[in-house]
Amino acid sequence: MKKLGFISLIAAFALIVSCKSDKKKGVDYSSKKGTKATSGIQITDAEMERGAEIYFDKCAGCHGSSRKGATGPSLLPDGDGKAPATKALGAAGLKVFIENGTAGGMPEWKGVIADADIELLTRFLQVDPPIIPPYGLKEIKDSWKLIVPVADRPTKPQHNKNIKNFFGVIMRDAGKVAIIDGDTKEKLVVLKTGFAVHILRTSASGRYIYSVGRDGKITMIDTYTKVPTIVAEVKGGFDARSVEVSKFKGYEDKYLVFGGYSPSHIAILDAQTLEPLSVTPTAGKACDGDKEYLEEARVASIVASHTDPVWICNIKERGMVAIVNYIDPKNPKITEIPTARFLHDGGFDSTGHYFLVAANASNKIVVIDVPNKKLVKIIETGIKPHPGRGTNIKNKWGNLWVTSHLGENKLSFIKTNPGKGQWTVVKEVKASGSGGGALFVKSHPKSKHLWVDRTLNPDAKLNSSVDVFDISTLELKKTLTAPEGVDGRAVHFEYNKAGNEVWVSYFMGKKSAIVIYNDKTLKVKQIIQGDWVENPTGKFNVYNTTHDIY
Ligand code: DHE
Repeated sequence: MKKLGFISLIAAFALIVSCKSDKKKGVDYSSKKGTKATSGIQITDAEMERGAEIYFDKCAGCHGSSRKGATGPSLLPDGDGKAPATKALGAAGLKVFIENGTAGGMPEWKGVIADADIELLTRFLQVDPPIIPPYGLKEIKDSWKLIVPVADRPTKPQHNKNIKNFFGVIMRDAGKVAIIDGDTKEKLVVLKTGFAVHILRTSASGRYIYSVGRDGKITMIDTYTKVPTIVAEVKGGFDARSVEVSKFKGYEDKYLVFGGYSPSHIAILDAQTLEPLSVTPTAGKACDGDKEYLEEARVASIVASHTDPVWICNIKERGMVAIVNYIDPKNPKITEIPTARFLHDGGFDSTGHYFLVAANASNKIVVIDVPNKKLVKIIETGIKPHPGRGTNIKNKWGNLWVTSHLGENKLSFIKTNPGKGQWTVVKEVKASGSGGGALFVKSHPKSKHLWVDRTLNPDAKLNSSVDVFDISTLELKKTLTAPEGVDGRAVHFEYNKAGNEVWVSYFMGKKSAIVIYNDKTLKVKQIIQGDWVENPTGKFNVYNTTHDIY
Protein backbone atom coordinates (compact mmCIF):
# COMPACT_ATOMS: atom_id res chain seq x y z
CA MET A 1 0.00 0.00 0.00
CA LYS A 2 0.16 0.88 1.83
CA LYS A 3 2.72 3.52 1.81
CA LEU A 4 0.74 6.00 -0.28
CA GLY A 5 -2.38 5.48 1.78
CA PHE A 6 -0.45 6.06 4.94
CA ILE A 7 1.19 9.20 3.60
CA SER A 8 -2.11 10.72 2.62
CA LEU A 9 -3.43 9.81 6.02
CA ILE A 10 -0.61 11.68 7.72
CA ALA A 11 -1.23 14.51 5.27
CA ALA A 12 -4.83 14.58 6.34
CA PHE A 13 -3.80 14.82 9.99
CA ALA A 14 -1.42 17.65 9.29
CA LEU A 15 -4.14 19.32 7.27
CA ILE A 16 -6.57 19.03 10.13
CA VAL A 17 -3.97 20.38 12.49
CA SER A 18 -3.24 23.26 10.16
CA CYS A 19 -6.78 24.22 9.26
CA LYS A 20 -7.01 26.94 11.81
CA SER A 21 -8.29 30.48 11.64
CA ASP A 22 -6.01 33.10 10.17
CA LYS A 23 -6.47 35.26 13.20
CA LYS A 24 -3.27 36.37 14.87
CA LYS A 25 -2.67 34.10 17.76
CA GLY A 26 0.16 35.44 19.81
CA VAL A 27 3.10 33.42 18.59
CA ASP A 28 5.81 34.67 20.89
CA TYR A 29 8.90 33.61 19.00
CA SER A 30 10.86 36.81 18.81
CA SER A 31 12.68 37.23 15.56
CA LYS A 32 14.44 40.30 16.81
CA LYS A 33 16.19 38.53 19.61
CA GLY A 34 19.26 36.78 18.28
CA THR A 35 18.23 36.08 14.69
CA LYS A 36 20.44 37.32 11.92
CA ALA A 37 20.17 36.76 8.22
CA THR A 38 22.76 34.26 7.05
CA SER A 39 25.02 35.40 4.23
CA GLY A 40 23.26 35.33 0.93
CA ILE A 41 19.77 34.91 2.38
CA GLN A 42 17.80 38.11 2.54
CA ILE A 43 15.08 38.13 5.14
CA THR A 44 13.67 41.03 7.11
CA ASP A 45 12.59 41.02 10.77
CA ALA A 46 8.95 41.19 9.70
CA GLU A 47 9.46 38.20 7.39
CA MET A 48 11.18 36.28 10.20
CA GLU A 49 8.17 36.92 12.38
CA ARG A 50 5.77 35.77 9.67
CA GLY A 51 7.97 32.72 8.94
CA ALA A 52 7.95 31.80 12.64
CA GLU A 53 4.18 32.12 12.70
CA ILE A 54 3.69 29.81 9.67
CA TYR A 55 6.22 27.38 11.09
CA PHE A 56 4.44 27.29 14.48
CA ASP A 57 1.13 26.65 12.74
CA LYS A 58 2.13 24.09 10.13
CA CYS A 59 5.54 22.59 10.90
CA ALA A 60 6.43 22.67 14.62
CA GLY A 61 4.15 19.72 15.48
CA CYS A 62 6.48 17.34 13.57
CA HIS A 63 9.81 19.18 13.23
CA GLY A 64 9.88 20.54 16.78
CA SER A 65 9.48 24.05 18.09
CA SER A 66 13.24 24.70 17.87
CA ARG A 67 13.54 22.98 14.47
CA LYS A 68 15.73 20.25 15.99
CA GLY A 69 13.42 17.52 14.73
CA ALA A 70 10.84 15.31 16.43
CA THR A 71 8.55 13.03 14.42
CA GLY A 72 10.04 14.76 11.35
CA PRO A 73 13.74 15.53 10.69
CA SER A 74 15.56 18.62 11.94
CA LEU A 75 15.47 21.75 9.78
CA LEU A 76 18.72 23.52 10.64
CA PRO A 77 20.91 25.63 8.33
CA ASP A 78 23.97 23.43 8.94
CA GLY A 79 22.18 20.12 9.46
CA ASP A 80 22.63 17.95 12.54
CA GLY A 81 24.57 14.98 11.21
CA LYS A 82 21.36 13.06 10.46
CA ALA A 83 19.22 15.42 8.38
CA PRO A 84 20.77 17.46 5.54
CA ALA A 85 21.64 21.14 6.01
CA THR A 86 18.80 23.34 4.84
CA LYS A 87 21.44 25.64 3.31
CA ALA A 88 22.63 22.74 1.18
CA LEU A 89 19.09 22.03 0.00
CA GLY A 90 18.69 25.69 -0.90
CA ALA A 91 15.47 27.46 -1.73
CA ALA A 92 14.74 25.23 -4.74
CA GLY A 93 15.26 21.97 -2.79
CA LEU A 94 13.20 23.12 0.19
CA LYS A 95 10.41 24.25 -2.12
CA VAL A 96 10.22 20.74 -3.64
CA PHE A 97 9.88 19.17 -0.19
CA ILE A 98 7.33 21.68 1.07
CA GLU A 99 5.18 21.55 -2.05
CA ASN A 100 5.27 17.79 -2.65
CA GLY A 101 5.87 16.24 0.75
CA THR A 102 8.03 13.17 1.24
CA ALA A 103 7.69 9.41 1.29
CA GLY A 104 8.50 9.60 5.00
CA GLY A 105 5.06 11.00 5.67
CA MET A 106 5.39 14.75 5.17
CA PRO A 107 2.24 16.08 3.54
CA GLU A 108 2.06 18.13 0.36
CA TRP A 109 1.58 21.77 1.33
CA LYS A 110 1.00 23.15 -2.18
CA GLY A 111 -2.43 24.73 -2.17
CA VAL A 112 -2.61 24.68 1.63
CA ILE A 113 0.17 27.17 2.35
CA ALA A 114 0.01 30.20 -0.01
CA ASP A 115 2.77 30.29 -2.67
CA ALA A 116 4.21 33.51 -1.21
CA ASP A 117 4.39 31.90 2.24
CA ILE A 118 6.11 28.81 0.82
CA GLU A 119 8.69 31.08 -0.78
CA LEU A 120 9.15 32.83 2.56
CA LEU A 121 9.54 29.48 4.36
CA THR A 122 12.34 28.45 1.96
CA ARG A 123 14.31 31.47 3.21
CA PHE A 124 13.18 31.22 6.83
CA LEU A 125 14.41 27.62 7.02
CA GLN A 126 17.89 28.52 5.77
CA VAL A 127 18.67 30.93 8.59
CA ASP A 128 19.11 30.13 12.26
CA PRO A 129 15.82 29.43 14.03
CA PRO A 130 14.50 32.30 16.08
CA ILE A 131 15.66 31.96 19.64
CA ILE A 132 12.75 31.01 21.82
CA PRO A 133 12.79 33.68 24.48
CA PRO A 134 13.04 32.52 28.07
CA TYR A 135 9.67 31.75 29.58
CA GLY A 136 9.78 30.64 33.17
CA LEU A 137 8.07 31.35 36.47
CA LYS A 138 8.53 35.13 36.18
CA GLU A 139 7.02 35.32 32.69
CA ILE A 140 4.13 33.04 33.66
CA LYS A 141 3.50 35.25 36.71
CA ASP A 142 3.57 38.37 34.51
CA SER A 143 0.86 36.88 32.28
CA TRP A 144 -1.39 35.90 35.22
CA LYS A 145 -4.79 37.60 35.45
CA LEU A 146 -6.97 36.91 38.45
CA ILE A 147 -10.26 38.25 37.14
CA VAL A 148 -12.49 37.29 40.07
CA PRO A 149 -10.70 36.69 43.40
CA VAL A 150 -11.88 33.68 45.40
CA ALA A 151 -13.46 35.89 48.08
CA ASP A 152 -15.71 37.51 45.43
CA ARG A 153 -17.00 34.18 44.05
CA PRO A 154 -20.30 32.63 45.11
CA THR A 155 -20.07 29.92 47.74
CA LYS A 156 -22.86 27.89 46.14
CA PRO A 157 -24.36 27.68 42.64
CA GLN A 158 -26.38 30.76 41.63
CA HIS A 159 -28.71 28.60 39.54
CA ASN A 160 -30.65 25.35 39.75
CA LYS A 161 -28.99 23.64 36.83
CA ASN A 162 -27.30 20.27 37.01
CA ILE A 163 -23.61 21.19 36.74
CA LYS A 164 -22.58 17.52 36.73
CA ASN A 165 -24.19 17.14 33.32
CA PHE A 166 -22.72 20.34 31.82
CA PHE A 167 -20.59 19.82 28.71
CA GLY A 168 -17.60 21.99 27.80
CA VAL A 169 -17.31 21.92 24.00
CA ILE A 170 -14.27 23.21 22.15
CA MET A 171 -14.88 25.47 19.12
CA ARG A 172 -11.34 24.99 17.92
CA ASP A 173 -10.92 27.51 15.12
CA ALA A 174 -12.78 30.21 16.98
CA GLY A 175 -10.58 29.78 20.07
CA LYS A 176 -13.73 29.47 22.14
CA VAL A 177 -15.35 27.07 24.59
CA ALA A 178 -19.12 26.64 24.75
CA ILE A 179 -20.75 25.47 27.96
CA ILE A 180 -23.89 23.47 27.20
CA ASP A 181 -26.44 22.20 29.71
CA GLY A 182 -26.57 18.46 28.99
CA ASP A 183 -30.07 18.13 30.51
CA THR A 184 -31.74 20.81 28.38
CA LYS A 185 -29.17 21.03 25.53
CA GLU A 186 -29.29 24.79 26.02
CA LYS A 187 -26.14 26.77 25.17
CA LEU A 188 -25.33 28.62 28.40
CA VAL A 189 -22.41 30.67 27.15
CA VAL A 190 -19.60 30.78 24.59
CA LEU A 191 -16.35 32.06 26.08
CA LYS A 192 -13.23 33.35 24.34
CA THR A 193 -10.32 31.22 25.49
CA GLY A 194 -6.89 30.35 23.98
CA PHE A 195 -5.94 29.87 20.32
CA ALA A 196 -7.07 26.54 18.80
CA VAL A 197 -8.07 25.23 22.23
CA HIS A 198 -6.95 21.64 22.62
CA ILE A 199 -8.44 20.02 25.69
CA LEU A 200 -10.55 20.78 28.76
CA ARG A 201 -10.31 19.33 32.25
CA THR A 202 -12.58 19.81 35.28
CA SER A 203 -11.61 20.38 38.91
CA ALA A 204 -12.00 17.41 41.28
CA SER A 205 -15.17 18.96 42.76
CA GLY A 206 -16.53 19.52 39.25
CA ARG A 207 -17.01 23.26 39.91
CA TYR A 208 -14.31 24.64 37.59
CA ILE A 209 -13.58 23.92 33.94
CA TYR A 210 -10.05 24.62 32.65
CA SER A 211 -9.08 24.94 29.00
CA VAL A 212 -5.65 24.97 27.39
CA GLY A 213 -4.98 26.56 24.00
CA ARG A 214 -2.24 25.67 21.56
CA ASP A 215 -0.85 29.10 22.51
CA GLY A 216 -0.32 27.87 26.08
CA LYS A 217 -3.14 29.95 27.53
CA ILE A 218 -5.04 28.39 30.44
CA THR A 219 -8.55 29.69 31.06
CA MET A 220 -10.47 28.93 34.27
CA ILE A 221 -14.27 28.88 34.09
CA ASP A 222 -16.53 28.98 37.17
CA THR A 223 -19.82 27.07 36.76
CA TYR A 224 -21.34 28.40 40.03
CA THR A 225 -22.13 31.85 38.60
CA LYS A 226 -25.53 32.49 36.97
CA VAL A 227 -23.85 31.98 33.63
CA PRO A 228 -20.42 30.25 33.57
CA THR A 229 -17.73 32.95 33.82
CA ILE A 230 -13.99 33.21 33.28
CA VAL A 231 -12.40 33.87 36.67
CA ALA A 232 -8.67 33.59 35.88
CA GLU A 233 -6.24 33.28 32.96
CA VAL A 234 -2.54 32.65 32.60
CA LYS A 235 -0.11 31.74 29.83
CA GLY A 236 1.94 28.70 30.84
CA GLY A 237 4.15 28.73 27.72
CA PHE A 238 4.12 29.43 23.99
CA ASP A 239 2.77 26.10 22.84
CA ALA A 240 0.90 23.40 24.82
CA ARG A 241 -1.63 20.58 24.65
CA SER A 242 -2.34 19.50 28.22
CA VAL A 243 -3.59 20.59 31.60
CA GLU A 244 -4.86 18.59 34.61
CA VAL A 245 -5.90 19.10 38.23
CA SER A 246 -5.09 17.40 41.56
CA LYS A 247 -7.69 14.71 42.27
CA PHE A 248 -6.32 12.81 45.28
CA LYS A 249 -8.35 12.96 48.51
CA GLY A 250 -7.45 16.08 50.47
CA TYR A 251 -6.07 17.82 47.38
CA GLU A 252 -9.33 18.38 45.50
CA ASP A 253 -9.37 21.72 43.62
CA LYS A 254 -5.93 22.59 45.04
CA TYR A 255 -3.36 22.38 42.27
CA LEU A 256 -3.26 22.45 38.50
CA VAL A 257 -0.50 21.17 36.24
CA PHE A 258 0.35 22.55 32.80
CA GLY A 259 2.36 20.61 30.22
CA GLY A 260 4.46 22.79 27.91
CA TYR A 261 5.39 21.84 24.36
CA SER A 262 7.45 25.04 24.14
CA PRO A 263 9.24 25.66 26.36
CA SER A 264 9.24 22.02 27.40
CA HIS A 265 8.32 22.23 31.04
CA ILE A 266 5.88 21.23 33.76
CA ALA A 267 4.31 24.18 35.56
CA ILE A 268 2.28 23.80 38.77
CA LEU A 269 -0.32 26.43 39.59
CA ASP A 270 -2.83 27.14 42.31
CA ALA A 271 -6.09 25.63 41.01
CA GLN A 272 -8.25 28.28 42.73
CA THR A 273 -6.49 31.30 41.26
CA LEU A 274 -4.05 30.04 38.60
CA GLU A 275 -1.19 31.68 40.47
CA PRO A 276 1.98 29.94 39.23
CA LEU A 277 3.88 28.06 41.94
CA SER A 278 6.77 26.28 40.21
CA VAL A 279 8.26 25.39 36.85
CA THR A 280 10.36 22.30 36.13
CA PRO A 281 12.04 21.94 32.71
CA THR A 282 11.61 18.49 31.19
CA ALA A 283 14.83 18.38 29.10
CA GLY A 284 17.00 15.37 29.78
CA LYS A 285 18.22 12.07 28.40
CA ALA A 286 16.22 9.91 26.05
CA CYS A 287 14.93 6.57 27.31
CA ASP A 288 16.77 4.48 24.74
CA GLY A 289 19.67 4.18 22.26
CA ASP A 290 22.66 6.33 23.14
CA LYS A 291 20.49 8.24 25.61
CA GLU A 292 21.08 11.56 23.89
CA TYR A 293 20.26 14.74 25.79
CA LEU A 294 17.12 16.37 24.42
CA GLU A 295 16.26 20.01 25.09
CA GLU A 296 12.97 19.66 23.30
CA ALA A 297 11.12 17.25 25.57
CA ARG A 298 7.48 18.17 25.09
CA VAL A 299 4.88 17.30 27.67
CA ALA A 300 2.14 15.33 25.95
CA SER A 301 -0.79 13.78 27.87
CA ILE A 302 -1.25 14.28 31.61
CA VAL A 303 -3.62 12.38 33.89
CA ALA A 304 -4.29 12.79 37.62
CA SER A 305 -4.21 9.75 39.85
CA HIS A 306 -7.17 9.13 42.17
CA THR A 307 -5.11 6.69 44.27
CA ASP A 308 -2.04 8.86 44.99
CA PRO A 309 -1.14 12.58 45.11
CA VAL A 310 0.52 12.43 41.67
CA TRP A 311 0.11 13.39 38.05
CA ILE A 312 1.41 11.20 35.27
CA CYS A 313 3.10 13.45 32.71
CA ASN A 314 4.33 11.93 29.46
CA ILE A 315 7.54 13.37 28.07
CA LYS A 316 7.16 12.82 24.36
CA GLU A 317 10.60 12.93 22.73
CA ARG A 318 12.41 11.39 25.71
CA GLY A 319 9.98 8.48 26.08
CA MET A 320 9.89 9.10 29.83
CA VAL A 321 6.78 8.76 31.97
CA ALA A 322 7.20 11.31 34.76
CA ILE A 323 5.27 10.67 37.98
CA VAL A 324 4.97 14.09 39.57
CA ASN A 325 4.17 14.17 43.29
CA TYR A 326 2.41 17.43 44.15
CA ILE A 327 2.46 17.29 47.97
CA ASP A 328 5.10 20.04 47.88
CA PRO A 329 4.08 21.87 44.69
CA LYS A 330 6.99 24.31 44.84
CA ASN A 331 9.47 21.41 44.91
CA PRO A 332 7.65 18.56 43.20
CA LYS A 333 9.27 15.15 43.51
CA ILE A 334 9.49 13.62 40.06
CA THR A 335 10.13 9.94 39.35
CA GLU A 336 10.99 9.21 35.73
CA ILE A 337 10.26 5.82 34.17
CA PRO A 338 12.06 5.09 30.86
CA THR A 339 9.61 3.56 28.35
CA ALA A 340 9.42 4.06 24.55
CA ARG A 341 9.18 6.96 22.10
CA PHE A 342 7.26 9.19 21.31
CA LEU A 343 4.74 9.24 24.12
CA HIS A 344 1.46 10.85 23.16
CA ASP A 345 -2.03 10.19 24.57
CA GLY A 346 -3.44 7.73 27.09
CA GLY A 347 -5.73 6.96 30.00
CA PHE A 348 -6.46 4.72 32.98
CA ASP A 349 -7.69 1.14 33.05
CA SER A 350 -11.03 0.55 34.81
CA THR A 351 -9.37 0.25 38.26
CA GLY A 352 -7.50 3.56 37.99
CA HIS A 353 -4.41 1.69 39.19
CA TYR A 354 -2.79 1.37 35.77
CA PHE A 355 -2.14 4.00 33.12
CA LEU A 356 -1.79 3.08 29.44
CA VAL A 357 -0.14 5.46 26.97
CA ALA A 358 0.68 5.33 23.27
CA ALA A 359 4.33 5.43 22.24
CA ASN A 360 3.22 6.20 18.73
CA ALA A 361 6.57 6.22 16.92
CA SER A 362 7.26 2.74 18.35
CA ASN A 363 3.78 1.34 17.57
CA LYS A 364 3.42 0.38 21.20
CA ILE A 365 1.29 0.90 24.27
CA VAL A 366 3.13 1.39 27.55
CA VAL A 367 1.52 0.20 30.82
CA ILE A 368 2.44 1.91 34.10
CA ASP A 369 1.56 0.74 37.62
CA VAL A 370 0.84 4.17 39.11
CA PRO A 371 0.88 3.55 42.90
CA ASN A 372 4.08 1.51 42.58
CA LYS A 373 5.64 3.88 40.00
CA LYS A 374 6.69 0.93 37.84
CA LEU A 375 6.71 -0.02 34.20
CA VAL A 376 4.49 -3.11 33.82
CA LYS A 377 4.78 -3.87 30.12
CA ILE A 378 5.34 -2.42 26.67
CA ILE A 379 2.84 -3.95 24.24
CA GLU A 380 3.13 -4.00 20.44
CA THR A 381 -0.24 -3.04 18.94
CA GLY A 382 -0.32 -1.48 15.46
CA ILE A 383 0.84 1.47 13.38
CA LYS A 384 0.73 4.64 15.45
CA PRO A 385 -1.71 3.87 18.23
CA HIS A 386 -3.90 6.88 19.08
CA PRO A 387 -6.29 6.08 21.91
CA GLY A 388 -7.23 9.56 23.16
CA ARG A 389 -7.70 8.45 26.76
CA GLY A 390 -8.77 5.02 25.41
CA THR A 391 -11.90 3.39 26.75
CA ASN A 392 -12.73 0.51 29.10
CA ILE A 393 -15.19 -2.27 28.33
CA LYS A 394 -15.98 -5.67 29.83
CA ASN A 395 -16.96 -8.88 28.01
CA LYS A 396 -16.08 -12.57 27.72
CA TRP A 397 -12.45 -11.68 26.90
CA GLY A 398 -12.12 -9.83 30.23
CA ASN A 399 -11.78 -6.18 31.22
CA LEU A 400 -10.43 -4.54 28.12
CA TRP A 401 -8.83 -1.17 27.41
CA VAL A 402 -9.18 -0.16 23.77
CA THR A 403 -7.00 1.83 21.37
CA SER A 404 -7.48 2.88 17.76
CA HIS A 405 -4.61 3.57 15.34
CA LEU A 406 -3.68 6.43 13.03
CA GLY A 407 -1.73 4.23 10.63
CA GLU A 408 -3.92 1.20 10.15
CA ASN A 409 -7.50 0.07 10.38
CA LYS A 410 -7.24 -1.75 13.67
CA LEU A 411 -8.77 -1.58 17.11
CA SER A 412 -6.64 -3.35 19.72
CA PHE A 413 -8.22 -4.71 22.89
CA ILE A 414 -5.79 -5.11 25.79
CA LYS A 415 -6.80 -7.29 28.71
CA THR A 416 -6.26 -5.40 31.97
CA ASN A 417 -7.59 -7.73 34.69
CA PRO A 418 -5.37 -10.41 36.28
CA GLY A 419 -5.30 -13.90 34.77
CA LYS A 420 -4.30 -15.44 31.48
CA GLY A 421 -3.65 -12.85 28.81
CA GLN A 422 -3.33 -9.86 31.14
CA TRP A 423 -1.47 -7.01 29.39
CA THR A 424 -1.70 -8.66 25.99
CA VAL A 425 -3.80 -7.83 22.95
CA VAL A 426 -6.56 -10.42 23.26
CA LYS A 427 -8.56 -9.27 20.27
CA GLU A 428 -8.16 -7.13 17.16
CA VAL A 429 -11.04 -5.78 15.12
CA LYS A 430 -11.36 -3.72 11.93
CA ALA A 431 -13.63 -0.73 11.52
CA SER A 432 -15.56 -0.30 8.28
CA GLY A 433 -13.78 0.50 5.01
CA SER A 434 -10.05 0.33 4.66
CA GLY A 435 -7.08 2.33 5.87
CA GLY A 436 -6.36 3.93 9.20
CA GLY A 437 -7.13 7.28 10.59
CA ALA A 438 -9.23 6.50 13.63
CA LEU A 439 -8.59 9.08 16.33
CA PHE A 440 -10.84 8.33 19.28
CA VAL A 441 -12.81 5.47 20.85
CA LYS A 442 -15.43 5.71 23.59
CA SER A 443 -17.76 3.62 25.71
CA HIS A 444 -19.38 3.96 29.14
CA PRO A 445 -19.83 1.50 32.04
CA LYS A 446 -23.61 1.55 31.40
CA SER A 447 -23.36 1.15 27.64
CA LYS A 448 -23.43 -1.93 25.42
CA HIS A 449 -21.66 -0.01 22.65
CA LEU A 450 -18.18 1.04 21.59
CA TRP A 451 -17.93 4.12 19.34
CA VAL A 452 -15.08 4.72 16.87
CA ASP A 453 -14.44 7.69 14.57
CA ARG A 454 -12.49 7.62 11.27
CA THR A 455 -11.57 11.31 11.33
CA LEU A 456 -8.26 11.07 9.52
CA ASN A 457 -9.20 8.59 6.85
CA PRO A 458 -8.84 10.38 3.48
CA ASP A 459 -12.11 8.87 2.23
CA ALA A 460 -14.81 11.51 2.86
CA LYS A 461 -17.46 8.83 3.24
CA LEU A 462 -15.53 7.20 6.07
CA ASN A 463 -14.30 10.33 7.80
CA SER A 464 -17.83 11.71 8.05
CA SER A 465 -19.24 8.57 9.64
CA VAL A 466 -18.80 6.71 12.91
CA ASP A 467 -18.82 3.00 13.68
CA VAL A 468 -20.65 1.47 16.61
CA PHE A 469 -19.58 -1.97 17.86
CA ASP A 470 -21.47 -4.39 20.10
CA ILE A 471 -19.33 -4.78 23.21
CA SER A 472 -20.28 -8.39 23.93
CA THR A 473 -19.37 -9.73 20.46
CA LEU A 474 -17.04 -6.95 19.25
CA GLU A 475 -18.90 -7.07 15.95
CA LEU A 476 -19.70 -3.94 13.99
CA LYS A 477 -23.33 -3.13 14.70
CA LYS A 478 -23.89 -0.01 12.66
CA THR A 479 -22.10 2.69 10.68
CA LEU A 480 -23.78 6.03 11.27
CA THR A 481 -23.42 8.56 8.47
CA ALA A 482 -23.69 12.33 8.94
CA PRO A 483 -27.36 13.30 9.37
CA GLU A 484 -29.10 15.52 6.82
CA GLY A 485 -27.92 19.15 7.13
CA VAL A 486 -24.62 18.19 8.76
CA ASP A 487 -21.25 17.73 7.04
CA GLY A 488 -17.51 17.58 7.72
CA ARG A 489 -15.46 15.07 9.63
CA ALA A 490 -16.88 13.30 12.65
CA VAL A 491 -14.53 13.54 15.61
CA HIS A 492 -14.40 12.64 19.30
CA PHE A 493 -17.17 11.27 21.52
CA GLU A 494 -18.48 12.05 24.95
CA TYR A 495 -21.26 10.43 26.95
CA ASN A 496 -23.68 12.34 29.14
CA LYS A 497 -23.62 11.68 32.88
CA ALA A 498 -26.36 9.01 32.67
CA GLY A 499 -24.42 7.14 30.01
CA ASN A 500 -27.35 6.95 27.59
CA GLU A 501 -26.40 9.67 25.06
CA VAL A 502 -23.32 10.04 22.86
CA TRP A 503 -22.26 13.47 21.63
CA VAL A 504 -20.29 13.57 18.33
CA SER A 505 -18.62 16.65 16.77
CA TYR A 506 -18.69 17.45 13.06
CA PHE A 507 -15.94 19.86 12.01
CA MET A 508 -14.00 20.99 8.92
CA GLY A 509 -17.16 21.08 6.81
CA LYS A 510 -19.60 23.83 5.93
CA LYS A 511 -22.29 22.66 8.34
CA SER A 512 -20.58 22.16 11.71
CA ALA A 513 -22.66 20.46 14.37
CA ILE A 514 -22.76 18.54 17.60
CA VAL A 515 -24.92 15.48 16.97
CA ILE A 516 -26.43 13.74 20.00
CA TYR A 517 -27.31 10.07 19.59
CA ASN A 518 -29.45 7.86 21.78
CA ASP A 519 -26.89 5.23 22.78
CA LYS A 520 -29.51 2.47 22.94
CA THR A 521 -31.38 3.00 19.68
CA LEU A 522 -28.46 4.66 17.82
CA LYS A 523 -30.98 7.20 16.51
CA VAL A 524 -30.25 10.93 16.39
CA LYS A 525 -31.75 12.60 19.46
CA GLN A 526 -30.77 16.19 18.76
CA ILE A 527 -28.56 18.23 16.45
CA ILE A 528 -26.97 21.35 17.91
CA GLN A 529 -26.10 23.91 15.23
CA GLY A 530 -25.88 27.68 14.97
CA ASP A 531 -23.48 30.53 14.22
CA TRP A 532 -21.67 29.80 17.46
CA VAL A 533 -21.02 26.14 16.58
CA GLU A 534 -17.71 26.65 14.74
CA ASN A 535 -15.64 23.55 14.06
CA PRO A 536 -16.36 21.81 17.37
CA THR A 537 -13.78 19.21 18.43
CA GLY A 538 -13.37 17.87 21.99
CA LYS A 539 -16.36 17.61 24.34
CA PHE A 540 -16.01 17.06 28.06
CA ASN A 541 -18.89 16.14 30.35
CA VAL A 542 -18.22 17.52 33.84
CA TYR A 543 -19.06 14.32 35.75
CA ASN A 544 -17.26 11.95 33.37
CA THR A 545 -14.15 14.14 33.15
CA THR A 546 -13.95 14.62 36.90
CA HIS A 547 -14.28 10.88 37.56
CA ASP A 548 -12.27 9.66 34.55
CA ILE A 549 -15.20 7.73 33.13
CA TYR A 550 -14.21 6.50 29.70
FE1 DHE B 1 -4.76 16.36 20.02
C1 DHE B 1 -5.67 15.06 23.07
C2 DHE B 1 -1.51 16.48 21.02
C3 DHE B 1 -3.80 17.08 16.81
C4 DHE B 1 -8.02 16.82 19.19
N1 DHE B 1 -3.77 15.82 21.71
C5 DHE B 1 -4.33 15.29 22.85
C6 DHE B 1 -3.28 15.04 23.80
C7 DHE B 1 -2.12 15.46 23.23
C8 DHE B 1 -2.42 15.95 21.91
C9 DHE B 1 -0.73 15.42 23.85
C10 DHE B 1 -3.48 14.44 25.19
C11 DHE B 1 -3.87 15.52 26.17
C12 DHE B 1 -4.09 14.97 27.56
O1 DHE B 1 -4.81 13.96 27.70
O2 DHE B 1 -3.54 15.53 28.52
N2 DHE B 1 -2.97 16.68 19.05
C13 DHE B 1 -1.76 16.72 19.67
C14 DHE B 1 -0.70 17.05 18.74
O3 DHE B 1 0.52 17.27 19.01
C15 DHE B 1 -1.30 16.97 17.39
C16 DHE B 1 -0.88 15.63 16.77
C17 DHE B 1 -0.79 18.02 16.41
C18 DHE B 1 -0.96 19.46 16.84
O4 DHE B 1 -0.26 20.31 16.28
O5 DHE B 1 -1.76 19.76 17.74
C19 DHE B 1 -2.81 16.95 17.74
N3 DHE B 1 -5.76 16.84 18.27
C20 DHE B 1 -5.17 17.10 17.09
C21 DHE B 1 -6.17 17.40 16.09
O6 DHE B 1 -5.95 17.67 14.87
C22 DHE B 1 -7.51 17.31 16.74
C23 DHE B 1 -8.30 16.17 16.09
C24 DHE B 1 -8.37 18.57 16.63
C25 DHE B 1 -7.62 19.80 17.09
O7 DHE B 1 -7.70 20.12 18.27
O8 DHE B 1 -6.94 20.40 16.26
C26 DHE B 1 -7.11 16.97 18.17
N4 DHE B 1 -6.53 16.00 20.95
C27 DHE B 1 -7.76 16.32 20.46
C28 DHE B 1 -8.76 16.03 21.48
C29 DHE B 1 -8.09 15.50 22.60
C30 DHE B 1 -6.69 15.50 22.24
C31 DHE B 1 -10.27 16.24 21.31
C32 DHE B 1 -8.71 15.04 23.93
C33 DHE B 1 -9.17 13.61 23.83
C34 DHE B 1 -9.75 13.12 25.13
O9 DHE B 1 -10.88 12.59 25.12
O10 DHE B 1 -9.06 13.24 26.18
